[in-house]
Amino acid sequence: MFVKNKRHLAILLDPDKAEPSNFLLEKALPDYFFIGGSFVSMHRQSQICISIKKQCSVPLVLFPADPSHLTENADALLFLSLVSGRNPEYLIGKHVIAAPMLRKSKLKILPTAYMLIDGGEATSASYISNSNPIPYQKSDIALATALAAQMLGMKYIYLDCGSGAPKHVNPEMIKLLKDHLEIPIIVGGGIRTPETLFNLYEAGADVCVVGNILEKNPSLYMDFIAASK
Ligand code: 1GP
Repeated sequence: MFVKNKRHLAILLDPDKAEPSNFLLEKALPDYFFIGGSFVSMHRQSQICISIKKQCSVPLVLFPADPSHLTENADALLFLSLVSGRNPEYLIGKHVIAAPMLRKSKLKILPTAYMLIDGGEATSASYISNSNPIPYQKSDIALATALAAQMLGMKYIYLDCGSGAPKHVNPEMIKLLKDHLEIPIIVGGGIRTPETLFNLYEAGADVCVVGNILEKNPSLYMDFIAASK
């Protein structure tokens, strides 16, 4: 789905907060919408997918915090294993619960190594998953983790400082992973300006995820689209 060395922009919509019509009326659309949030109901998750599908053909990728967030009304699912943590529930436990249901669904499954990176303050993702993020400067730990995930057969790496994090992922960390991995790298958390977005692509991000700043300031939308081209 995500291709290495092609710059993809994914806009993260939290169904409880986002207003997709802010973007759908614009001339240009992102490559993907990621749909997810910490406390979303399945009903709200489904509703937002149905509503967007009626208005555009941008692929909808579920970014779930829990199996209860799954809906058939999207196109694909980030099947995230939290490989930066050591909580078995988020490494494999929740996946076992979801697998029988997913087997019957039409969602495209995207096996993804999810790595929380310390972005300067505790995030909902770290707190809820009861796991420590990888320290901001410890690119060697991030590389070893990502290599292990790739050897285990995972298809994508997602480096995430968490929504609204003060700091985005260290570009040096992205560069190092890019030099040693064959699989695409998704980067998100704390991206607040189009310049940052551009710099993270330059460092080697294949997909950048932007959420929080566009909830607060939707007028930046077209600048982010331009920076992703
Ligand atoms: C968080 O990567 C996403 O999981 C997006 O982060 O909301 O900070 O853009 P922001």
